[in-house]
Amino acid sequence: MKTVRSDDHKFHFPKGELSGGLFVRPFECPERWDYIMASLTEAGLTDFVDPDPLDMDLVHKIHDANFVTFLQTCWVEWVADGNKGELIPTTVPARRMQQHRCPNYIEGKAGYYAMAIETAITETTWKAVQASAAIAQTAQNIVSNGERTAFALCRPPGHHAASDLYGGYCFLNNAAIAAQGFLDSGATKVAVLDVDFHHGNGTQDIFYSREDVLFLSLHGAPEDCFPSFLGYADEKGAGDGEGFNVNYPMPEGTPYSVWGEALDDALKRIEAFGADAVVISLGVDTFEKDPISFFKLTSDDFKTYGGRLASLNKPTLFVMEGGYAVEEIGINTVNVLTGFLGAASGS
Ligand code: SP5
Ligand code: ZN
Repeated sequence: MKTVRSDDHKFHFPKGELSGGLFVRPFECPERWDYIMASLTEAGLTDFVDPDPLDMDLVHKIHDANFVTFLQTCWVEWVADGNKGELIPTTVPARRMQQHRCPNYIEGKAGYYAMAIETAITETTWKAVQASAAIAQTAQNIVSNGERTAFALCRPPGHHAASDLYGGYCFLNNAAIAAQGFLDSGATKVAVLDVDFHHGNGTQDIFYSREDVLFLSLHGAPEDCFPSFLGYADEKGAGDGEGFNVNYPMPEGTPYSVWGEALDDALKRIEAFGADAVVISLGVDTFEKDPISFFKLTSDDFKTYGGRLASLNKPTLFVMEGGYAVEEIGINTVNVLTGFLGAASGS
C-alpha cells in the first residue's frame, strides 16, 4: 500500500497549547509523524509518495471561502496588530451573542472561526495545512484510480475542522476533502468512518444535510470530553441527510470488547448504505495509554480492528487524525494498516 507523506508537516509546530491552565508543549507534535514513519519502515510499508499540488477548487467545495482566506492571511494580520506570541483568540461567540457577524480585527476574527482555543497558529501553519490536505487528496486519487487502499499520513489532522471552524489541532478537514474527491471522481456514495477517540464534529457538520456521504463516529461521550458540544447519539442528520449520520458515544474506560461491537454495527450500516468507497478517519488516541483520552484499546486491538475494516471489501482510504501516546503511535497506526492488509489479502 502507498503512503502519501510530506516533510512540510514540520511547518506546523506551535510552542504552546492551552491545557490544564498552562501553556504546554503541544500534544499534537512533529515527533508523532517520525514515529509513524519509523514503524511503517520497520513493517516494510515503504512505498512512500509525495503529494500532488493542492486542488483549491476541491477545498472550496468543503470550506467557506472567507474561512480559507482567514487561514491564509491571519498570521500577517496578527503580527501587524502588534501581537508577539502565537495566534490564540480570547473571545468566542457564546450563547445569545452575534455569532454570525465576523469582527474586522484579527483577534476577534480568530475567535469567530474557532471551535476550541487550545490550538495556536504560527507563521508557517498554513504551509503545513495545505500539505496535509494535499496528502489526503493525492491518496484519494490513488484509491479512485484503482488501488484497494492507501494511507494519507496527514499532519495536522482535520476532523474537528468544519466548513468555517478550526480547532482541536485541525484547520482543513482532510477526510471530508477526500470524501468529496471520491464523489468528484465517480463514486455515488461515500462512507466516512471516524475511529479517532474524539467525535468528528467537523466532518459531521460538513455532511449533516447530505445523503451521499454517510458519517459514522465512535468516540468518548461529549458530556465527558472534547469536543464537548457535539457527538450525541440522537444527532442523526437533517433534511436530505436524515438517517445518514450515526454517533456511537461511549463512556470512560470503554474496552475493545464494547468498542468493537459499535464498530461491527457501523460496518453493517456502511454495507447497507452501499458505499462505493470508505474513508477511515484514523485516530489512535483510543489507546489505553493516550494522555488526553479515556478508552482502553491495546496495541493488539488495533490489528484486530484493521482486519475487521478489510471485511467490508471496499476501496478504503486511511486518513491520519489523532493519537498522542507518541512512542506507541507508530506501532498502533501500523497495526491497523497491517491488520487490514493481512485480512484483505486473505479474502
Ligand atoms: C485530532 C484530535 O485528536 N484532536 C483532539 C483535540 C483535543 N484538544 C483538547 C483536549 C483537552 C484534553 N484535556 C485533557 C486533560 C487530561 N488531563
Ligand atoms: Zn482525537
